[in-house]
Amino acid sequence: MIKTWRWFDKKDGVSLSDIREIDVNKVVSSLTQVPYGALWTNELIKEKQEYIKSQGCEWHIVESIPVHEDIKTRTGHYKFYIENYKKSLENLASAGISIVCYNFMPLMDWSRTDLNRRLEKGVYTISFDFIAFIAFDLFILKRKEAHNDYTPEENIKALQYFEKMTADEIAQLTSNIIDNLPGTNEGYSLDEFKVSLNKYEDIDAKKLKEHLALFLQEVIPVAEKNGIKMCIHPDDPPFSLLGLPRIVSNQEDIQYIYDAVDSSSNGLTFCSGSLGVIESNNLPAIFKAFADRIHFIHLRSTQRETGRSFYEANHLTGDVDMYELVKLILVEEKRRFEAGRTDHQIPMRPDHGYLMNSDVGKKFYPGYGFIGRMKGLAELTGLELGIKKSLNL
Ligand code: DNO
Repeated sequence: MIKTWRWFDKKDGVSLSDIREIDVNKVVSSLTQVPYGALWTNELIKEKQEYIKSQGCEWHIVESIPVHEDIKTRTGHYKFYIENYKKSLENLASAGISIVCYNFMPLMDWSRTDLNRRLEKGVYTISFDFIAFIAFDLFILKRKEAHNDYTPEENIKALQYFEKMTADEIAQLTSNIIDNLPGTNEGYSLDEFKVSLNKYEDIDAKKLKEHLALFLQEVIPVAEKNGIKMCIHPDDPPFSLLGLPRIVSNQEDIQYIYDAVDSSSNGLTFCSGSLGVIESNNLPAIFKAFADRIHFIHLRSTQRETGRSFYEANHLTGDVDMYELVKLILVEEKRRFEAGRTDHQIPMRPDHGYLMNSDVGKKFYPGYGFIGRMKGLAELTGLELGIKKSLNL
Protein backbone atom coordinates (compact mmCIF):
# COMPACT_ATOMS: atom_id res chain seq x y z
CA MET A 1 0.00 0.00 0.00
CA ILE A 2 1.20 3.50 -0.71
CA LYS A 3 0.84 5.41 2.54
CA THR A 4 -0.84 8.77 2.15
CA TRP A 5 -2.15 11.36 4.57
CA ARG A 6 -5.05 13.75 4.30
CA TRP A 7 -3.83 17.27 4.83
CA PHE A 8 -6.42 19.98 4.33
CA ASP A 9 -4.63 23.29 4.06
CA LYS A 10 -2.42 25.67 6.02
CA LYS A 11 -5.13 25.84 8.69
CA ASP A 12 -4.76 22.11 9.33
CA GLY A 13 -3.55 21.41 12.89
CA VAL A 14 -1.14 18.85 11.45
CA SER A 15 1.77 20.29 9.49
CA LEU A 16 3.45 18.72 6.53
CA SER A 17 6.67 18.36 8.51
CA ASP A 18 4.73 16.37 11.13
CA ILE A 19 3.73 14.02 8.35
CA ARG A 20 7.25 13.68 7.00
CA GLU A 21 8.47 12.70 10.45
CA ILE A 22 6.26 9.64 10.30
CA ASP A 23 7.62 8.65 6.89
CA VAL A 24 4.73 9.84 4.79
CA ASN A 25 5.19 12.37 2.02
CA LYS A 26 2.21 11.70 -0.22
CA VAL A 27 -0.55 14.13 0.49
CA VAL A 28 -4.28 13.90 -0.11
CA SER A 29 -5.78 17.35 -0.45
CA SER A 30 -8.27 19.64 -2.12
CA LEU A 31 -8.60 23.30 -3.07
CA THR A 32 -10.75 24.06 -0.07
CA GLN A 33 -10.97 27.76 -0.91
CA VAL A 34 -12.62 27.24 -4.31
CA PRO A 35 -16.43 27.45 -4.17
CA TYR A 36 -18.28 24.30 -5.21
CA GLY A 37 -18.66 24.15 -8.96
CA ALA A 38 -16.01 26.75 -9.77
CA LEU A 39 -13.07 25.99 -12.02
CA TRP A 40 -9.83 24.73 -10.53
CA THR A 41 -7.41 26.95 -12.37
CA ASN A 42 -3.84 26.02 -13.26
CA GLU A 43 -2.63 28.84 -11.04
CA LEU A 44 -4.45 27.63 -7.91
CA ILE A 45 -3.42 24.04 -8.50
CA LYS A 46 0.21 25.07 -9.00
CA GLU A 47 0.18 27.27 -5.92
CA LYS A 48 -0.96 24.42 -3.66
CA GLN A 49 1.28 21.91 -5.36
CA GLU A 50 4.30 24.15 -4.96
CA TYR A 51 3.61 24.78 -1.30
CA ILE A 52 3.28 21.06 -0.62
CA LYS A 53 6.52 20.47 -2.53
CA SER A 54 8.33 23.19 -0.61
CA GLN A 55 7.57 21.18 2.54
CA GLY A 56 9.13 18.03 1.12
CA CYS A 57 5.85 16.36 0.16
CA GLU A 58 3.89 15.63 -3.00
CA TRP A 59 0.22 16.26 -3.75
CA HIS A 60 -0.67 12.71 -4.72
CA ILE A 61 -4.46 12.57 -4.63
CA VAL A 62 -7.30 15.04 -4.88
CA GLU A 63 -9.99 14.51 -2.26
CA SER A 64 -12.29 15.92 -3.50
CA ILE A 65 -13.48 18.02 -6.36
CA PRO A 66 -16.97 18.53 -4.93
CA VAL A 67 -19.84 17.92 -7.33
CA HIS A 68 -22.11 20.95 -7.43
CA GLU A 69 -25.70 20.42 -6.27
CA ASP A 70 -27.00 21.54 -9.67
CA ILE A 71 -25.25 18.55 -11.23
CA LYS A 72 -26.89 16.17 -8.76
CA THR A 73 -30.34 17.65 -9.35
CA ARG A 74 -29.75 18.47 -13.03
CA THR A 75 -31.17 21.91 -12.58
CA GLY A 76 -29.86 25.46 -12.88
CA HIS A 77 -26.36 25.74 -14.29
CA TYR A 78 -25.50 22.07 -14.26
CA LYS A 79 -24.09 22.09 -17.81
CA PHE A 80 -21.73 24.90 -16.91
CA TYR A 81 -20.59 23.08 -13.75
CA ILE A 82 -19.97 19.87 -15.67
CA GLU A 83 -17.80 21.79 -18.13
CA ASN A 84 -15.88 23.26 -15.20
CA TYR A 85 -15.45 19.79 -13.76
CA LYS A 86 -13.96 18.50 -16.99
CA LYS A 87 -11.65 21.46 -17.32
CA SER A 88 -10.55 21.07 -13.70
CA LEU A 89 -9.62 17.46 -14.45
CA GLU A 90 -7.59 18.56 -17.46
CA ASN A 91 -5.78 21.12 -15.35
CA LEU A 92 -4.99 18.56 -12.67
CA ALA A 93 -3.69 16.18 -15.30
CA SER A 94 -1.40 18.82 -16.69
CA ALA A 95 0.00 19.29 -13.19
CA GLY A 96 0.64 15.53 -13.02
CA ILE A 97 -2.10 14.70 -10.48
CA SER A 98 -4.00 11.64 -11.57
CA ILE A 99 -6.27 10.33 -8.80
CA VAL A 100 -9.48 12.18 -8.00
CA CYS A 101 -11.85 11.16 -5.22
CA TYR A 102 -15.37 12.61 -5.17
CA ASN A 103 -18.80 11.77 -3.83
CA PHE A 104 -22.40 12.08 -4.93
CA MET A 105 -24.18 12.52 -1.59
CA PRO A 106 -27.02 15.03 -1.83
CA LEU A 107 -26.57 18.21 0.24
CA MET A 108 -24.50 16.72 3.01
CA ASP A 109 -21.22 14.94 2.71
CA TRP A 110 -20.47 12.70 5.68
CA SER A 111 -22.59 13.07 8.77
CA ARG A 112 -22.11 12.66 12.52
CA THR A 113 -24.17 13.86 15.47
CA ASP A 114 -21.40 14.01 18.08
CA LEU A 115 -17.94 15.28 17.24
CA ASN A 116 -16.57 14.91 20.75
CA ARG A 117 -17.78 11.69 22.24
CA ARG A 118 -15.68 10.66 25.18
CA LEU A 119 -14.99 6.95 25.34
CA GLU A 120 -14.43 5.25 28.69
CA LYS A 121 -10.66 5.24 28.47
CA GLY A 122 -10.64 9.03 28.03
CA VAL A 123 -10.13 9.45 24.28
CA TYR A 124 -12.57 11.35 22.09
CA THR A 125 -14.19 9.98 18.98
CA ILE A 126 -16.91 10.99 16.54
CA SER A 127 -20.22 9.20 16.42
CA PHE A 128 -23.64 8.99 14.85
CA ASP A 129 -26.61 8.61 17.15
CA PHE A 130 -29.64 7.75 15.06
CA ILE A 131 -32.12 8.96 17.69
CA ALA A 132 -30.35 12.33 17.96
CA PHE A 133 -30.43 12.53 14.19
CA ILE A 134 -34.19 11.84 14.13
CA ALA A 135 -34.68 14.49 16.82
CA PHE A 136 -32.91 16.95 14.53
CA ASP A 137 -35.04 15.93 11.58
CA LEU A 138 -38.40 16.05 13.40
CA PHE A 139 -38.06 18.89 15.88
CA ILE A 140 -35.25 21.17 14.71
CA LEU A 141 -35.42 20.95 10.94
CA LYS A 142 -39.14 20.12 11.14
CA ARG A 143 -39.10 18.41 7.78
CA LYS A 144 -42.54 17.79 6.32
CA GLU A 145 -43.89 14.26 6.92
CA ALA A 146 -40.51 13.22 8.33
CA HIS A 147 -42.14 11.10 11.04
CA ASN A 148 -43.26 8.65 8.32
CA ASP A 149 -39.65 7.71 7.70
CA TYR A 150 -39.22 6.29 11.20
CA THR A 151 -40.89 3.61 13.32
CA PRO A 152 -43.36 4.68 16.04
CA GLU A 153 -40.78 3.68 18.64
CA GLU A 154 -38.08 5.82 17.02
CA ASN A 155 -40.51 8.76 16.91
CA ILE A 156 -41.12 8.47 20.64
CA LYS A 157 -37.46 8.05 21.53
CA ALA A 158 -36.57 11.08 19.43
CA LEU A 159 -39.20 13.17 21.19
CA GLN A 160 -37.89 12.11 24.60
CA TYR A 161 -34.37 12.89 23.44
CA PHE A 162 -35.35 16.32 22.15
CA GLU A 163 -37.27 17.24 25.30
CA LYS A 164 -34.10 16.85 27.35
CA MET A 165 -31.95 19.02 25.09
CA THR A 166 -30.72 22.45 26.14
CA ALA A 167 -30.60 25.36 23.68
CA ASP A 168 -26.82 24.94 23.43
CA GLU A 169 -27.15 21.27 22.65
CA ILE A 170 -29.71 22.03 19.95
CA ALA A 171 -27.36 24.57 18.38
CA GLN A 172 -24.44 22.15 18.61
CA LEU A 173 -26.34 19.25 17.05
CA THR A 174 -27.57 21.51 14.26
CA SER A 175 -24.13 22.74 13.33
CA ASN A 176 -22.63 19.26 13.66
CA ILE A 177 -25.10 18.03 11.09
CA ILE A 178 -25.27 20.87 8.63
CA ASP A 179 -21.97 22.68 8.66
CA ASN A 180 -19.29 21.42 10.96
CA LEU A 181 -17.55 18.66 9.08
CA PRO A 182 -14.76 19.16 6.58
CA GLY A 183 -16.11 18.37 3.14
CA THR A 184 -19.45 19.96 3.99
CA ASN A 185 -18.00 23.42 3.72
CA GLU A 186 -20.90 25.05 1.95
CA GLY A 187 -21.86 26.40 5.37
CA TYR A 188 -25.67 26.28 5.25
CA SER A 189 -27.90 28.04 7.71
CA LEU A 190 -30.92 26.03 8.82
CA ASP A 191 -33.21 28.02 6.50
CA GLU A 192 -30.94 27.66 3.50
CA PHE A 193 -30.72 23.99 4.22
CA LYS A 194 -34.52 23.67 4.17
CA VAL A 195 -34.70 25.43 0.81
CA SER A 196 -32.04 23.14 -0.64
CA LEU A 197 -33.84 20.11 0.70
CA ASN A 198 -36.91 21.06 -1.33
CA LYS A 199 -34.90 20.70 -4.52
CA TYR A 200 -34.85 16.96 -3.90
CA GLU A 201 -38.61 16.62 -3.55
CA ASP A 202 -38.93 14.87 -6.91
CA ILE A 203 -35.61 13.07 -6.90
CA ASP A 204 -35.64 9.52 -5.67
CA ALA A 205 -32.74 7.05 -5.71
CA LYS A 206 -33.53 5.91 -9.25
CA LYS A 207 -33.44 9.45 -10.55
CA LEU A 208 -30.30 10.38 -8.66
CA LYS A 209 -28.59 7.29 -10.08
CA GLU A 210 -29.54 8.43 -13.57
CA HIS A 211 -28.06 11.84 -12.83
CA LEU A 212 -24.84 10.24 -11.64
CA ALA A 213 -24.66 8.05 -14.75
CA LEU A 214 -25.20 11.11 -16.99
CA PHE A 215 -22.47 12.96 -15.11
CA LEU A 216 -20.08 10.03 -15.50
CA GLN A 217 -20.85 9.63 -19.19
CA GLU A 218 -19.61 13.18 -19.70
CA VAL A 219 -16.72 13.28 -17.28
CA ILE A 220 -15.13 9.82 -17.54
CA PRO A 221 -14.09 10.11 -21.21
CA VAL A 222 -12.25 13.32 -20.30
CA ALA A 223 -10.65 11.63 -17.30
CA GLU A 224 -9.66 8.67 -19.45
CA LYS A 225 -8.13 10.84 -22.14
CA ASN A 226 -6.09 12.66 -19.50
CA GLY A 227 -4.97 9.59 -17.58
CA ILE A 228 -7.07 10.44 -14.53
CA LYS A 229 -8.57 7.79 -12.27
CA MET A 230 -11.81 8.99 -10.75
CA CYS A 231 -12.88 7.12 -7.62
CA ILE A 232 -16.24 7.67 -6.02
CA HIS A 233 -16.46 7.70 -2.23
CA PRO A 234 -19.28 5.68 -0.63
CA ASP A 235 -22.06 7.37 1.29
CA ASP A 236 -21.24 7.98 4.92
CA PRO A 237 -23.27 6.67 6.64
CA PRO A 238 -24.52 4.36 3.90
CA PHE A 239 -28.26 4.95 4.18
CA SER A 240 -30.78 7.64 3.37
CA LEU A 241 -30.76 10.70 5.64
CA LEU A 242 -33.51 13.33 5.90
CA GLY A 243 -35.45 11.57 3.16
CA LEU A 244 -32.60 12.23 0.71
CA PRO A 245 -31.61 9.43 -1.61
CA ARG A 246 -28.18 7.90 -1.15
CA ILE A 247 -26.90 5.80 -3.99
CA VAL A 248 -23.37 4.64 -3.18
CA SER A 249 -24.17 2.52 -0.17
CA ASN A 250 -23.81 -1.13 -1.11
CA GLN A 251 -22.55 -3.63 -3.67
CA GLU A 252 -25.51 -3.21 -5.99
CA ASP A 253 -25.09 0.57 -6.04
CA ILE A 254 -21.40 0.32 -6.88
CA GLN A 255 -22.12 -2.21 -9.60
CA TYR A 256 -24.54 0.28 -11.17
CA ILE A 257 -21.79 2.90 -11.19
CA TYR A 258 -19.21 0.56 -12.72
CA ASP A 259 -21.72 -0.46 -15.37
CA ALA A 260 -22.66 3.15 -16.16
CA VAL A 261 -19.29 3.65 -17.86
CA ASP A 262 -17.02 0.69 -18.38
CA SER A 263 -13.65 2.33 -17.93
CA SER A 264 -10.78 1.96 -15.51
CA SER A 265 -11.09 5.73 -15.00
CA ASN A 266 -14.50 5.09 -13.44
CA GLY A 267 -13.43 3.61 -10.13
CA LEU A 268 -13.98 3.43 -6.41
CA THR A 269 -12.53 4.79 -3.20
CA PHE A 270 -12.90 1.79 -0.93
CA CYS A 271 -13.78 3.26 2.47
CA SER A 272 -14.03 0.47 5.05
CA GLY A 273 -15.49 2.80 7.68
CA SER A 274 -18.33 4.09 5.52
CA LEU A 275 -19.39 0.76 4.01
CA GLY A 276 -18.79 -1.12 7.26
CA VAL A 277 -21.59 0.64 9.13
CA ILE A 278 -24.17 -1.65 7.55
CA GLU A 279 -23.95 -5.24 8.65
CA SER A 280 -25.27 -6.59 5.36
CA ASN A 281 -22.33 -4.99 3.54
CA ASN A 282 -19.86 -7.83 3.21
CA LEU A 283 -16.62 -5.85 2.98
CA PRO A 284 -14.36 -8.62 1.64
CA ALA A 285 -16.97 -9.49 -1.02
CA ILE A 286 -17.31 -5.84 -2.02
CA PHE A 287 -13.56 -5.41 -2.17
CA LYS A 288 -13.15 -8.47 -4.37
CA ALA A 289 -16.02 -7.55 -6.67
CA PHE A 290 -14.59 -4.11 -7.46
CA ALA A 291 -10.87 -4.60 -6.80
CA ASP A 292 -9.79 -3.99 -10.35
CA ARG A 293 -10.85 -0.33 -10.26
CA ILE A 294 -10.19 0.51 -6.63
CA HIS A 295 -7.82 3.45 -6.93
CA PHE A 296 -7.79 4.68 -3.36
CA ILE A 297 -8.43 3.13 0.06
CA HIS A 298 -9.59 4.68 3.34
CA LEU A 299 -8.97 2.39 6.28
CA ARG A 300 -10.86 2.81 9.53
CA SER A 301 -13.36 0.87 11.60
CA THR A 302 -16.69 1.61 13.20
CA GLN A 303 -18.55 -0.01 16.05
CA ARG A 304 -22.27 -0.49 15.47
CA GLU A 305 -24.60 0.31 18.35
CA THR A 306 -28.39 0.09 18.73
CA GLY A 307 -30.38 0.64 15.56
CA ARG A 308 -28.39 2.62 13.07
CA SER A 309 -26.11 4.28 15.60
CA PHE A 310 -22.37 3.78 15.58
CA TYR A 311 -19.14 5.29 16.75
CA GLU A 312 -15.70 5.28 15.22
CA ALA A 313 -13.49 2.65 16.81
CA ASN A 314 -9.77 1.98 16.71
CA HIS A 315 -8.45 1.08 13.30
CA LEU A 316 -7.92 -2.56 14.22
CA THR A 317 -10.97 -3.09 16.43
CA GLY A 318 -14.69 -2.49 15.87
CA ASP A 319 -16.76 -4.26 13.23
CA VAL A 320 -14.30 -4.16 10.35
CA ASP A 321 -12.14 -7.25 9.97
CA MET A 322 -9.00 -5.31 9.11
CA TYR A 323 -6.82 -8.40 8.87
CA GLU A 324 -9.04 -9.87 6.17
CA LEU A 325 -9.19 -6.60 4.27
CA VAL A 326 -5.49 -5.83 4.31
CA LYS A 327 -4.83 -9.39 3.16
CA LEU A 328 -7.18 -8.88 0.21
CA ILE A 329 -5.52 -5.59 -0.64
CA LEU A 330 -2.09 -7.22 -0.69
CA VAL A 331 -3.34 -10.09 -2.82
CA GLU A 332 -4.85 -7.59 -5.27
CA GLU A 333 -1.57 -5.69 -5.38
CA LYS A 334 0.24 -8.89 -6.26
CA ARG A 335 -2.31 -9.67 -8.97
CA ARG A 336 -1.80 -6.20 -10.47
CA PHE A 337 1.96 -6.54 -10.30
CA GLU A 338 1.86 -9.84 -12.14
CA ALA A 339 -0.45 -8.31 -14.73
CA GLY A 340 2.20 -5.63 -15.32
CA ARG A 341 0.10 -2.77 -14.01
CA THR A 342 1.94 0.37 -13.02
CA ASP A 343 -0.69 1.08 -10.37
CA HIS A 344 -0.01 -2.16 -8.53
CA GLN A 345 0.48 -0.39 -5.22
CA ILE A 346 -2.79 1.11 -4.08
CA PRO A 347 -2.75 4.40 -2.17
CA MET A 348 -4.23 4.17 1.31
CA ARG A 349 -4.80 6.72 4.00
CA PRO A 350 -5.49 6.00 7.65
CA ASP A 351 -8.92 7.56 7.94
CA HIS A 352 -10.07 9.44 11.03
CA GLY A 353 -8.67 8.73 14.45
CA TYR A 354 -9.27 9.36 18.12
CA LEU A 355 -8.50 12.74 19.59
CA MET A 356 -6.11 11.68 22.34
CA ASN A 357 -3.11 12.43 24.52
CA SER A 358 -1.53 15.82 23.92
CA ASP A 359 -3.78 16.44 20.90
CA VAL A 360 -6.73 17.07 23.25
CA GLY A 361 -7.44 20.79 23.41
CA LYS A 362 -5.65 21.53 20.14
CA LYS A 363 -7.57 22.53 17.07
CA PHE A 364 -8.09 19.91 14.37
CA TYR A 365 -10.76 19.15 11.81
CA PRO A 366 -13.10 16.62 13.49
CA GLY A 367 -11.71 13.11 13.13
CA TYR A 368 -8.44 14.48 11.80
CA GLY A 369 -6.14 14.84 14.79
CA PHE A 370 -2.53 13.74 14.58
CA ILE A 371 -1.83 11.14 17.25
CA GLY A 372 -4.96 9.01 16.69
CA ARG A 373 -4.37 8.75 12.97
CA MET A 374 -0.67 8.18 13.46
CA LYS A 375 -1.50 5.31 15.82
CA GLY A 376 -3.87 3.92 13.18
CA LEU A 377 -1.21 4.19 10.49
CA ALA A 378 1.37 2.49 12.70
CA GLU A 379 -1.01 -0.37 13.44
CA LEU A 380 -1.94 -0.77 9.79
CA THR A 381 1.71 -0.71 8.74
CA GLY A 382 2.51 -3.46 11.23
CA LEU A 383 -0.44 -5.50 10.08
CA GLU A 384 0.64 -5.12 6.46
CA LEU A 385 4.19 -6.20 7.22
CA GLY A 386 3.03 -9.23 9.20
CA ILE A 387 0.70 -10.39 6.44
CA LYS A 388 3.29 -9.82 3.74
CA LYS A 389 5.92 -11.83 5.56
CA SER A 390 3.64 -14.65 6.53
CA LEU A 391 2.18 -15.04 3.04
CA ASN A 392 5.41 -14.36 1.18
CA LEU A 393 3.83 -11.48 -0.70
C1 DNO B 1 -14.66 12.21 5.59
C2 DNO B 1 -14.33 11.98 4.21
C3 DNO B 1 -15.34 12.50 3.22
C4 DNO B 1 -14.77 12.37 1.83
C5 DNO B 1 -15.70 12.79 0.75
C6 DNO B 1 -15.12 12.43 -0.59
O1 DNO B 1 -13.82 12.11 6.44
O2 DNO B 1 -14.04 10.65 3.97
O3 DNO B 1 -15.62 13.83 3.49
O4 DNO B 1 -13.65 13.17 1.73
O5 DNO B 1 -16.93 12.22 0.88
O6 DNO B 1 -15.74 13.16 -1.58
